[in-house]
Amino acid sequence: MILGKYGRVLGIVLAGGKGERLMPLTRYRAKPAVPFAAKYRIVDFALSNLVNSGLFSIYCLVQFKSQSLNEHIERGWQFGTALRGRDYFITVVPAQMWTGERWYEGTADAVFQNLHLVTLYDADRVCIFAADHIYKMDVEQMLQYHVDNHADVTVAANVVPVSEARSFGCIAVDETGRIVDFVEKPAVPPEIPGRPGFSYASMGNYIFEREVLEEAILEDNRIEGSSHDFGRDILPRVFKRCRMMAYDFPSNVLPGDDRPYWKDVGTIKAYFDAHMDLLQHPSDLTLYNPHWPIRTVSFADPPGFTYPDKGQSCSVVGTLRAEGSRVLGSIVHRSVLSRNCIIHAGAVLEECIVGQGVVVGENCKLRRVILDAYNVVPPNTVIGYNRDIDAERYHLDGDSGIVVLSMPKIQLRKNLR
Ligand code: ADQ
Ligand code: ADP
Repeated sequence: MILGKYGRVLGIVLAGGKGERLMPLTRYRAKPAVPFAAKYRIVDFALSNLVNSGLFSIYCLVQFKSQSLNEHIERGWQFGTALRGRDYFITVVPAQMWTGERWYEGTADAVFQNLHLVTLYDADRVCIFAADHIYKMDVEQMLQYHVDNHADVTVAANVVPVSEARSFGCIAVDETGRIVDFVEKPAVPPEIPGRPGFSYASMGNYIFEREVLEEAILEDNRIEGSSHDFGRDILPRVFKRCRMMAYDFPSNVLPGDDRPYWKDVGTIKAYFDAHMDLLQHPSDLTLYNPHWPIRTVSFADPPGFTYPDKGQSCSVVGTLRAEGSRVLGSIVHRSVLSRNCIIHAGAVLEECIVGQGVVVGENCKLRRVILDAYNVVPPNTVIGYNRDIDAERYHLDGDSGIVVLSMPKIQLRKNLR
């Protein structure tokens, strides 16, 4: 990898989570493969951050429903032959039963089962990053902090309101930033000294010195009853005997960005809200900073097209659009149009996230709806104007009132049993 001044740094991206709270978007794909912002997948953010920071040696550990994720990484995340080699790779790593006939049992077990890859790479340090957040981060700044502070482990920490901190690993620090307590999802999160009402939440991104990682993972494997999870098992033990530092994410400033952005999009509401954040102008999560491109697959899609079809005029406002999206005589406000979707005449969409290849029929009225890929919405469908929806076909997110249409079920060619 290119960051020679930090030694040999290996990236391990944890991309095996089930993403149950994002159902039904995770019915047919792993959470990191869930589409985001018209043309990306969630994993593109973690991978772009690593690659933009100069880290090009990455193993991506996958598990549940990984087909879509594997295909995405294969299509979009390969180095050309001029670079490909020992230090330039992004490789998907499924559970291969190296250490017994079982799947990854937790994030630490996923690393345990692949510890030989750390040895083969001859890593000095390992960046273990989650794959399920929407954020932009210069990992080199975190590495520099790790080295400057002679840390054994560094945990990226964001400042969040105490009320939200309960769903994260919570960190207590001393005045130097050294971690003095780490509790996974506590009922009463510790506050940051001098900042009442706020806590440090772990972002699930860690830098380990190689030997510290190996020792912690091997020790954890021997502990009866461990859930083999970084947040629950490894970090709460390691800070007691090692120098574990919190890296203050709000201080991670990218050239061209006003302020850092990070969001865990683990629930339908958070996923929807992150999209709405993108539709602000200016947005805290800008995709238009050329210094920090979010990378993804590119396809031979045709250009987007807007046309006043069937005598109906068009209005597309505050909307993010991917290639191939067609708005034909319809109104689309504060929405996201993914690749190759079509919105037919007379339709009105407000705050909708429209997936790839979706067809919205004539005169549909949709508000606050997430249409997953390949749905065909019949003409005159009305969703989002009251809570009375067809529960067989639509998923209503109780917290937010957002309606989600799952990807249509694949049909066998013949109706066999
Ligand atoms: P959670 O998000 O609850 O908390 P988890 O579901 O384990 O943790 O997901 C972390 C990452 O690991 C995700 O990217 C997920 O896809 C992946 N993953 C999960 N199980 C895996 C497995 N068996 N194999 C490979 N990858 C797997 C974690 C930390 C908290 C922290 C939050 C931040 O435990 O301390 O605050 O992330 O969101
Ligand atoms: P893609 O764009 O590669 O089709 P998606 O994330 O949209 O990716 O789809 C996720 C994966 O689920 C794909 O591999 C697709 O082939 C598969 N898939 C889609 N619909 C179904 C279904 N109803 N049952 C099982 N797999 C499905």
